[in-house]
Amino acid sequence: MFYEKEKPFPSDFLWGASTSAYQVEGAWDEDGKSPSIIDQYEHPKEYADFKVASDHYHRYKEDIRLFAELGLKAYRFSIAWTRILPMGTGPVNPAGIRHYEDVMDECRKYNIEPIVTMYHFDLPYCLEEKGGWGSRETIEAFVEYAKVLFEQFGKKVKYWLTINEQNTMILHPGAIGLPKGGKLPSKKELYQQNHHLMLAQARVMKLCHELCPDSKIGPALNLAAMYPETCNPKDAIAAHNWEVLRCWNFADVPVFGWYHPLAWQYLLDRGLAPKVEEGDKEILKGARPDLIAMNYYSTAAIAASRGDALDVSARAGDQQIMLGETGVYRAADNPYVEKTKYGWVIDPSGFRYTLRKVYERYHLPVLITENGIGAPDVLEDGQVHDDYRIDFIGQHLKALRLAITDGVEVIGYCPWAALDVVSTHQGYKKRYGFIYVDRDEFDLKEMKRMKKDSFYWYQKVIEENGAGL
Ligand code: BGP
Repeated sequence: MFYEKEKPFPSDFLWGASTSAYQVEGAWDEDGKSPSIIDQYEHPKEYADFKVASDHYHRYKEDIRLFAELGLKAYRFSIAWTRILPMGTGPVNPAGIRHYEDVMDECRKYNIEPIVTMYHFDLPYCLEEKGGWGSRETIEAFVEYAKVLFEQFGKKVKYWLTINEQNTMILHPGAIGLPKGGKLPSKKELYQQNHHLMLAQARVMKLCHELCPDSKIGPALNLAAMYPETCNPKDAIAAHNWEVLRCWNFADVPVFGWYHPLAWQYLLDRGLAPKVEEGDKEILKGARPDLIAMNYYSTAAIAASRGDALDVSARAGDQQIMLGETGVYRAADNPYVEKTKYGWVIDPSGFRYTLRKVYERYHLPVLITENGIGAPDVLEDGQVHDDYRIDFIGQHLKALRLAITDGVEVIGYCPWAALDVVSTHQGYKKRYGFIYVDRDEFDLKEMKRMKKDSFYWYQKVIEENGAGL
């Protein structure tokens, strides 16, 4: 739809940027922190590990000062459970509390709103050893951890995100790391874990409303619309199948209190449905988020399954992310979009389209918690000319403004990433930040921070509240 006049970004729009603890902090075993699954999992040897990352744990003051110079109104980061409760439950680590209090105070000093993700892939390893998310005890542990967070930081944090990309954890667990021995859980086990994550999330949302009535809380999911490869109705059904299984099934449970009907039928039919205990339904129905946080990177084109070996394929040659399922859908190519150097589809209109779908389905404010382009940035004479990032984010912001004009309530935009971080499964060469961190895959150098061209560009966008886009 074209408009004579587009709506401006709201005056209190949360212009922000994101990171996550294990990808940015480093200090993996300092000040009482215990190992998380990320620290213990196997990751491809050709990439950097997460032990030092961008050393944000030690340099957060310098980094947040740069975020202030960038003009950020919000900083979305995650808290490492392993710093707060090193044993997963039980004794609270005062050094962990102090660290995040300092980070929040430092943000507030510059009027930067801290947006806190409670769980970004990094389960304490000691809980994994006791069964991880496959065990109902982990639900209790998460509630205990959440209670500590709400009690300690409730006055400092207005926006809480429960779990980052639960759908990635369940659908593509290999992208987050391989358990020792390399064996991933079965699909059946994963959907049982999913059920426990849903219960944990519901209990924590309810607790947040009780303990911090002025705060807002919601899930952070990776959401993306799916296109049928052709107007063949069979392709349309397949695209819908995958959109439901990939996206709506994960957002319906927190919002409506039960699984998407099509997804539930799929789970029953394939013997994948989780064991639901007495009282579970009440727990799921008893909580509701205040917002939907959305990570958006790219869309996909989908065709009907043909029932042959080619139904399943690796996304952009990345063996950790397999797409397609016989009898459900098959990944296809979209000739109308460009791709990043890592083969990810670039689709700003798909951003608008996805936002429309999210809002018409849930009628909840949307906070963009990730969006960005991973690229092998080049440092030349202390400068990084990342015009592709300026172009990518600029196009997505224009699409976002159109979505706002369409009537979608969007309260903020926190692209990935505030500064360079270690990619989840593709190391340090693949960079996302506005601030360059001078280290290589294995040579840590001095980790000097340098402003990329996109830094100055985003600074201006924020200054003008997006008016010049
Ligand atoms: C999301 C994760 C982030 C981040 C991002 C980029 O799925 O929430 O933690 O890593 O993707 O992905 P990658 O690092 O694999 O390029």
